[in-house]
This record gives sequence, C-alpha cells and structure tokens, in this order.
Amino acid sequence: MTKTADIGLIGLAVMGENLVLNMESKGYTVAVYNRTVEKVDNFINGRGAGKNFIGAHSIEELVASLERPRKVMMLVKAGQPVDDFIDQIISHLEPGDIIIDGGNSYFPDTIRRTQYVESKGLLYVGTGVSGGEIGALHGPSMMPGGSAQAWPFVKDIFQSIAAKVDNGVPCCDWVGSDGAGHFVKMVHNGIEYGDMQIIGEAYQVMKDLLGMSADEMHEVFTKWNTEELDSYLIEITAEIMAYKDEDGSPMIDKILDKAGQKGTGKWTGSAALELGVPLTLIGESVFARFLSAQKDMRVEASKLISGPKPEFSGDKQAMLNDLKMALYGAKIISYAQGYNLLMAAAKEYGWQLDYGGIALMWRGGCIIRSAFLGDIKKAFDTNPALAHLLLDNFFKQKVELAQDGWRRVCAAALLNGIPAPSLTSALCYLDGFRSAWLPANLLQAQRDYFGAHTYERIDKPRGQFFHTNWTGEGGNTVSTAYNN
Ligand code: NBP
Repeated sequence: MTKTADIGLIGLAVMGENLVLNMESKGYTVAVYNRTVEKVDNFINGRGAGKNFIGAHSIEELVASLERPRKVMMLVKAGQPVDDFIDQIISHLEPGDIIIDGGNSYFPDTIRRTQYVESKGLLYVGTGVSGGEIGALHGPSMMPGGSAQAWPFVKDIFQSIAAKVDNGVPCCDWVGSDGAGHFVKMVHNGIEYGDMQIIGEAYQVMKDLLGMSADEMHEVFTKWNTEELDSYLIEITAEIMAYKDEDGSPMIDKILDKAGQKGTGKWTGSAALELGVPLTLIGESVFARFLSAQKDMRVEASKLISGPKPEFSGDKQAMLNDLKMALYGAKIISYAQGYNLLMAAAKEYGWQLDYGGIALMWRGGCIIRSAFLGDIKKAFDTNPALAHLLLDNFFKQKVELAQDGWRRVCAAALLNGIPAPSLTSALCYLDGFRSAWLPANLLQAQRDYFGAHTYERIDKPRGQFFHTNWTGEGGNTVSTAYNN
C-alpha cells in the first residue's frame, strides 16, 4: 500500500522545515513540497533522512499523498505567495479539505481568504506561529483561527507540536473565526516590540546615566529574570550583555544602533488607530524603531543640537530598583493596552475571544513568554468579563506600587536628556486612565468654536448635543459630518 501522510506542508524554509521535524517527532507522517523543488530532495536526504516524510515534487503529488480530509499547511513568505498557492491547491482539493496558512499574514487577508476558500466548499485556518526557528522545532505558541469546522481535524496535530506549560497544557487553542488567530498573533508581535523597547530604554538609562558596563548590566538582567520580570526577553538580554566579540569586548557595543522591522508592529499600530484604541506604548515602540533607522540624520543632529549631559549622583542601587519598577509598570500598561485592542477587535469583527486562554497561549514557546502572563490568566479567570486589565485588583495594586520608582526614572530620563518614549508615554497613559477629568472639554469647545461640531454638557443627559455661537457672528447651523 502507498504510504499516506497526515498533513502536507508547502514551504521548506526556516519555519516549515523545523515545524515538520517537530510534527514527525510526535508521530505524524508529513508530505513536503517547496516551490524550488530541489529543496525537497535536499531536505528528504538531509535533516529528514530516515524519517516519516514524503517528498512531493508537485502540488498534485503532495495532495495525492494526503489522508482525507486533506490538510495542506503553507509556511511561505506572507503576501501574494499565499494567494498564489491557495489558487494552485484549490483545484486539487475536495469539499471538507483544509488549507492552513501558518505564516505571518495580515489579518484582513486572512478574513478575505477564509471567505474565499469557504466559498469553494473548503475550510481555511490562519494560524499565528510564534517562537522562531527553535520554537518551531521544539514547541511554538500557536494561535489558530478561521473555519471553526476545521479545528477538530487539526487540533491534535497543533496541540501535540505546541509548547506546553503547567505540566502539559498546550500553548495552542482555537482563537476564533476568520482572521482572529492572525490578529492575536499580530498583537503578540506588537507586544514584543513594546517589551523590547522598554528593555532598550532601561539599558540606555543604565549605560548613559548610571555608567554601567555590559558585565554589570548582565548581572542586573540576570537577577531581574528571577523576579517579577522573569521572561524570555530579559533572559536573552542578560545573555547578550555577557557575550564577547573575538577581541574580548562586549558584542553589544559593536552592533549598529539601527533597528530593523518586518512590519507587524506597524500593523498593530494601524489596527489601534482604526479601532480607536490608545495603544501608546506599542505605538511609541514602532516610532522609536523608525527614529533609530534615521541614523545618519541623528549623527548629524547630535553635532548640532545640545542638551543636558547625563549626570547621576544618587544611590545607584535605588535607581536600579526604580528602573525595575518602571519596566514592570510599563509592561502592565503595554499588556493592558494590547488587551484593550483585542477587546475592541472582538467587538468589531464578531470574535468570541477567550482572553485568559490567549495569555496561556503566550506563556510558552513564544518571544513574549513570561511569568507575568500567568497573572493575566488569573485576572481573567477571576473575572472573565474584565473590561480592562488595570481594573483588576492585582494589576491595580501593582501599578500603584510601581509608580513612585517609575516616576523617578521618567523624571531622571527627561532631566538628563535620555529618550524613554515608551516608559514615559506608558506613565502618561496611566495618569490619563486614572483621571476622571481630562482637558477634552476645552478641546470640544475649540471644535465647536471653529467648526460648530457641538458638545455635550455635564449638567445635561449624555447624548444631547449643544452649540454655542462663540463669536456672535456664526449662525445656529451645526456640523454633523465630523462629530465624534
Ligand atoms: P520565508 O518567509 O523566507 O519564505 C520562504 C518560503 O516562501 C520558501 O518556501 C520560498 O520558496 C517561498 N516563497 C518566496 Br520567499 N517567494 C515566493 C513566491 N513568490 N511564490 C511562492 N513561494 C515563495 O520563510 P520563513 O522565514 O520560514 O517564514 C515562513 C512564514 O512564517 C512567513 O510568513 C514568516 O513571516 C513567518 N514566520 C517566520 C518566523 C521566523 O522566525 N523566520 C517566525 C514566525 C513566523 P523558495 O524556496 O522557492 O524560494
């Protein structure tokens, strides 16, 4: 009898190769195909040698080797290649078969593709896969969404290859319909930008204000990784600080300060703007990368524009404790804002998101994994209808405790001319969030003054709109076009 495969994979690059090795190690037979077909043979005779793989040299061969309902997973470059492969595969599949996109696709594309594939009688899954190469091989975090009928057919494979936490709970569960999985993955990536940025700001404060060496910073990050900030990104930062170049000097000092990005942080920021969610920390993190990329202009400006010279004469250990509190407080804000975005998206797109479950999916296997996510899971276990993380008692108390040190860090950064856009904007958000009154009354008055945009009054019921003829020259006609 000809051997059949449990699942087929298109795209033998970094992610695909490692993910199929993971699947095979869990007992699945996987058929593999790649656009450049020689990569199939290289894999079958290389890392895949002697294992349960079927090498396919065409889409037809790949599809013919699959058990029904057929499951074809793509791990190819996001964008047009995904649409091209969908069109190539569709004609070879039958109703009930499942197409899976495991790449970093933009969620509106996944919404569109789910509708398209379902219109052909097939099922579609768009799944976020996080954790990079190592995660893919040993256990990634997976965030699947799309056609709900597909889930029972892919659940066992996905959950067996996913990372596990708390004695075997997989970091993978069904997220929701159409683009929900890719949306959650996108927010995950945005949070990753934010976590990296605030760690970078703490690094600059330690380096430029406290004058610490890479070895000293290694000690601090190593210690922080045993406390509230216990996380993968703090752990690798500690290791990076200790890493030496061939000449024995810290490797970190040799790296050009110009950040790259693939655009998922920008997507998260755009989604927040679209949905009207104040996602300030992640937004600042994306902008900080843009500013870093303007290296040549910054070098020029550094010669022209003067500012304060960082100077520190206080208690260094106390400042380090404050810095830890600043990171912890800002991290709470970042996740609170990220969850605020998830909630707004769920409402907009009709997704039933399990917020505690999402925290659990991020607890292992992915770049933002941290002990902290366990506290978020607990907050939603305590109150599944929690409207905002800062309204949870645990997080409310933590930001209250963190804020004194956090304020001292922000003040020191501002007074010493050290840019800390994410740490400071997160604190401004906290202050805005806990303000019953904000100066938007003036803003409304200005809007009404110049554009007759109307305003609500504190002494009248909400929903009633008023206009004042501020100059005595305008008429009584109000604008409706720009309200809200
Ligand atoms: P790449 O994103 O580098 O894509 C390589 C694959 O895409 C190869 O199979 C390549 O075929 C195929 N491909 C390309 Br490139 N252009 C194509 C085209 N025009 N038509 C058809 N196929 C095309 O691989 P990756 O880094 O493994 O990532 C795969 C997906 O997973 C991406 O969406 C990525 O964003 C996502 N992701 C990556 C990571 C990571 O750490 N790398 C982490 C999480 C998610 P070829 O061999 O013939 O050129």
